[in-house]
Amino acid sequence: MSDESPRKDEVLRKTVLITGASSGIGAACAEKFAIQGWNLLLTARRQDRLEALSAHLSATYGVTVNWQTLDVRRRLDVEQSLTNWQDRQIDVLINNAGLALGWGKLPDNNPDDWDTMIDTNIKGLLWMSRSVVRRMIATGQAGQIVNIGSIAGIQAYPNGAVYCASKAAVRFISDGLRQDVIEHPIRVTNIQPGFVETEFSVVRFHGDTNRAKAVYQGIKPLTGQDIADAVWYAVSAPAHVQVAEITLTATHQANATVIHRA
Ligand code: NDP
Ligand code: 8X3
Repeated sequence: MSDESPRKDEVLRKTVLITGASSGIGAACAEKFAIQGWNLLLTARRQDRLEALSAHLSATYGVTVNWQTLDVRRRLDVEQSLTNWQDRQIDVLINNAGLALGWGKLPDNNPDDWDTMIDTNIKGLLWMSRSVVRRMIATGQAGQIVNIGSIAGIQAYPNGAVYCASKAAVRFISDGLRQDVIEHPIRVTNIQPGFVETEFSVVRFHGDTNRAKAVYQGIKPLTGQDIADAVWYAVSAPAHVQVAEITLTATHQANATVIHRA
């Protein structure tokens, strides 16, 4: 854990807390917000990645970056991490940590993969949201929860039922939370990307990089930066505007199953 207090001239800067900041979309969001002058609270499980990214962003953009290793599946650790940062106002939470594990027909799936996806994508997002939203309500501050859902949460596809279900849950948790905080100045946004070339497919195929590359063959996929731009659009909207949902796909991807490959 790094514990750098914001310098005096920086306390007026806003702060974003990002889960899964060690790679892909989370790391791209960290850089996007650093460019915009925000202070960063970064979490993920891989310490070396967090250390390197934090050093790079604070040196390049002059913002305060704190990080903690955190496995979002561990509820008590989530609560402790927020306690460790209780002196920081969190303006935006980006619930990005997530993964797909395995590819196959549901009866052939490994139930351990189901546990990991459900615990990370649904329960981890819930633990984080609960802690941060309760704090926002207690202080009466304006805030925003940005969930990284997926087009998989709109339409199920073969061989991915449980991942799709986990992202459908993200969609409905977002919709439900938006209603439950209606009287507070708290906005809830669900970002639903299609193919984004990150470590996502390498993780899904348990480290098989050739199989992962094939997912993006013949199509120019989205990048982590494209998603970070969409997140920033939702966060930088005027205070009276709530961007409830953004769905974005590559130009040659219409939905989860209709893809044109050159
Ligand atoms: P990456 O694999 O590149 O990044 C996933 C991030 O999640 C990593 O930083 C990883 O960090 C973190 N993570 C995974 N499990 C945990 C955990 N238990 N606790 C804390 N952090 C965890 O993939 P993406 O950047 O693509 O994925 C980010 C999000 O975007 C996910 O929710 C994914 O479902 C979603 N998404 C991805 C799409 C794509 O095509 N790539 C499309 C639509 C949505 P570490 O391993 O260090 O813990
Ligand atoms: C990731 C996008 O279509 O591979 O959520 O499921 S997809």
